[in-house]
Amino acid sequence: MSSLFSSFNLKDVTLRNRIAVAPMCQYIAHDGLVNDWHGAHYASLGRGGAGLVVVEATAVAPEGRITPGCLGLWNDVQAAGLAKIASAIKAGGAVPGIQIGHAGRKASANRPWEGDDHMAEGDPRGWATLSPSAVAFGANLPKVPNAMTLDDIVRVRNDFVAAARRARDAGFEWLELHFAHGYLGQSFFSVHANQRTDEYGGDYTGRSRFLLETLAAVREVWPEHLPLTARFGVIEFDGRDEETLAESIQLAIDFRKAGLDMLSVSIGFSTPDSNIPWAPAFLAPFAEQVRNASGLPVASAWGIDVPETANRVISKNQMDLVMIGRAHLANPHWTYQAAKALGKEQPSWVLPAPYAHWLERYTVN
Ligand code: FNR
Ligand code: 531
Repeated sequence: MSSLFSSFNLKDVTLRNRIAVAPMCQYIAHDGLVNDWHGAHYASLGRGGAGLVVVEATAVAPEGRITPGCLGLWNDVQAAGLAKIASAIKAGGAVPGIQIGHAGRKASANRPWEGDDHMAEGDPRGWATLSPSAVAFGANLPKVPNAMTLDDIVRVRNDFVAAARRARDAGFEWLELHFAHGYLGQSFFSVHANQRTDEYGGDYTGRSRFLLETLAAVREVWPEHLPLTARFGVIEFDGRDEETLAESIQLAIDFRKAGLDMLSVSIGFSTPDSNIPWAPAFLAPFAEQVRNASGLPVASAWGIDVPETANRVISKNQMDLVMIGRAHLANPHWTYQAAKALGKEQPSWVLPAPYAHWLERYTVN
């Protein structure tokens, strides 16, 4: 039986435990570049004890940023900055991962603490957005996107490939494609966003085409020996859940056949008209269902923020990794304290020697 503190192997990568820091946008970049905040933030998470740290959603193209403060990986200067982040994470003993994505119709937004809504029409900081169809998300994100042409589709797929290549060369050892949360990948899959009548819309085959083609193209440049993963919303909580889950399971199977190594099971966030049943680890049964039906290893998040819950979902085999987000903002050393709480008093295998030597003799209260 696996436990939270058993190691995890995927391809040639070994994580020291089953805990991953979930990708979390910091929204304080300029021109997509990392700065000293990112350096401090990711270095502390790397040494905090988690097995994997996934760097926040990083845009493959300028128009794919959620906000003007999002990171990018569409040029070599951005890649050089991110190489330092990968190195800092690795120095702390965690495996450095990065999530690359395109925000689609949710792009051109204000930062969460500045409104979390679309920038007003005419705001010089805003930009035109892209989506499968010219249909707005609605609610706080009313901007109508431009429907992508076939040339746009090829260009964005190539942008994913170029970003993956840069991530590889920057020293990241784990790549996650952001196909979740109502951004571009999820929008191609979602009937809420995709009303195309060509080969990229319509039935399951059409709506999954962009995701599967992008995955296959990235797999060609991302090293075979390193994990290639995707985050995808398998459920929307919009009243159509049986159908969405069935299609999502088919997609997970097709992802596996196309070379995906793990799926991070999340929520679609494709419509403001959803009714999400927030509760501790409420996605765990869906993660388990996808894992069992597809044969893909899975990670999942949402409300897994106390050690007992994290240990339970791993021990029950509901998921292979726990993704822990906000609790890591509160405490970058969440893993170390979880080890203490669960009676795993062996800090030397969750912390590097300069901390472990002292903490073996000291009790954190
Ligand atoms: C997020 N989340 C998120 N998800 C993602 O796939 N890419 C990202 O860049 C971000 N950014 C982000 C920023 C902030 C500030 C928050 C709070 C969340 C979602 C995140 O990865 C995670 O799924 C959720 O936070 C739920 O997990 P917790 O926080 O309940 O452990
Ligand atoms: C989704 C979220 C919803 C509700 C609470 C916390 C998080 N995230 C998705 C993120 C951006 C911030 C909001 C990404 O996937 C980039």
